[in-house]
Amino acid sequence: REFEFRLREALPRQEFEIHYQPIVDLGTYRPCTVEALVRWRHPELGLIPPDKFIPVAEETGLIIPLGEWILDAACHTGATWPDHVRLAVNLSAIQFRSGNLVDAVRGALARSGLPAARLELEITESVLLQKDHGTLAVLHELAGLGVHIVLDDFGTGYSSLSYLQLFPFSKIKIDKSFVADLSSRTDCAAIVSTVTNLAKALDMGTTAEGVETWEQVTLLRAVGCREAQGWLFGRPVPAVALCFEAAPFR
Ligand code: G
Ligand code: G
Ligand code: MN
Ligand code: NA
Repeated sequence: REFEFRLREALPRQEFEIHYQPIVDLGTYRPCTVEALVRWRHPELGLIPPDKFIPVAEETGLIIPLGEWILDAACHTGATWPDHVRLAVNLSAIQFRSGNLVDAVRGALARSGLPAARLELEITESVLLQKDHGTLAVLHELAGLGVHIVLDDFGTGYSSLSYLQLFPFSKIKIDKSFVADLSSRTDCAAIVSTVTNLAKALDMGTTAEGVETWEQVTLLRAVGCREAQGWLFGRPVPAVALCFEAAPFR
């Protein structure tokens, strides 16, 4: 396919770019982490979002070199941020099967100088679908480097509470579908509250995704959720547009 061919060419043509979205500490209203989100600057079609090309990159194996480029580029940028700001990078299940994910992460940290403790690796439940020893061994090796492992999009897809027992995640990201109707639906509030309490009992933190209103922030703080990400605080933007200094007055 034409699309697939162009996608293969995109890496050598330097058409990928990374945008960054802040994750805000709900105690201080300052960014504690910034998530790297890849985009493809297509010469004719413009900026293409990841859900349009990551699945194709996964099918074709391009996700391996692309994933390594993302780790390198994001770590170099993250290394320039203030010490208290962490970088979050998304990993694909395919990268776990490549055999060199641990080396790629170790290499990106070494080349960029980003301390391991300032890197969060976000994985979805699809990584844990293969409950084999290989995947878990890689997760433990990554954690052994000193990076944080975060469970993304929790509550969607094949999610199961048993995944929380498989690995000691640093944080759980509560999917934006539960946050969207937080102020209008008591069932969503119950789910967010319960997941936050469960996470706390397991010594994990929670991040609420897709936060768009202050009403949601008030409810999240009330149930003890400490971190929020969403358009209320900032859309994904190029690295140069990030601002770490100006905390909103509330
Ligand atoms: O940014 P939105 O920005 O449209 O991102 C949509 C989804 O695309 C994210 O939830 C994430 O699962 C995936 N994604 C974004 N950036 C990356 C990346 O660098 N690597 C992988 N594997 N997935 C990504
Ligand atoms: O990794 P992942 O699935 O979590 O990436 C987050 C996705 O959610 C990205 O596509 C991002 O652009 C999107 N997103 C981030 N903040 C908001 C928000 O406040 N509202 C909505 N609807 N989407 C958001
Ligand atoms: Mn994510
Ligand atoms: Na998500």
